[in-house]
Amino acid sequence: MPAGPSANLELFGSLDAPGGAAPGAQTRMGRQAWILRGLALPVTDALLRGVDEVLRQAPLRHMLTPGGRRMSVALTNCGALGWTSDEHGYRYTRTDPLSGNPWPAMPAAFAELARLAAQRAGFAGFEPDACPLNRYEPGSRLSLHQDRNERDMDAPIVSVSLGMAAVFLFGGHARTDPAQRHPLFHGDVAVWGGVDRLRYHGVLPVKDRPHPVLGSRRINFTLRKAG
Ligand code: MD3
Ligand code: FE
Repeated sequence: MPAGPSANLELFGSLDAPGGAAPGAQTRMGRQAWILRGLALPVTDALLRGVDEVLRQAPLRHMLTPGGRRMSVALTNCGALGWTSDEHGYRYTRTDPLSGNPWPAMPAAFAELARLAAQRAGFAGFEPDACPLNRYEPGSRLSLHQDRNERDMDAPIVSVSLGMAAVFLFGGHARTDPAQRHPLFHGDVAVWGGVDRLRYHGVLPVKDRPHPVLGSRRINFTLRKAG
């Protein structure tokens, strides 16, 4: 189903639609890339408790890109390996550079949802060991990038969106390839791997449409096998 650039927004309602897309619907972005609509909704309370627990131990921070620019998205991690960026580059570390402590444990609710989502998308036996967590405020964005610092390119990535809606950009294998646009709503879970694992992607600047539970924030965490 190779939908055109704006068709998805119309099909599934605009970002103003308070309820998001129909739970249970599946948006196929690529051969091995899916958005499982509302899959996280039944477990949002457990997920948000997990988020609080992680943030208590490893606060959100604005990392620097290798080019020396401050990311507009604030970031932290849970799981054995954590993604960090600074003027020297991107890498996974076992400890939080802010505290020197190991990254917080991955909440069981995160890993369970990731296994379910991966299995639904055709990736049985997913065992994530890393989970970067992003916090968007109005205006925060993520420019087009590939996720290529993980050692195991056979494992998928699973991402969970909570709070304000955002427009996800899903491009191709070259930065200049045209990008599809897909809304990501509270409770949506995206899974991508295989032939789609290295596609460029990003998030447009988030509009301030406060969410009833999370207010003017969007939380996205991505479960990966990095080691
Ligand atoms: C990539 N996060 O943390 S995840 C990241 O919403 C990241 O915070 C974004 O990119 C965020 O590295 C996007 C959603 C996503 C969904 C499907 C994809 C990323 C994808 C399909 C292919 C490649
Ligand atoms: Fe990414």
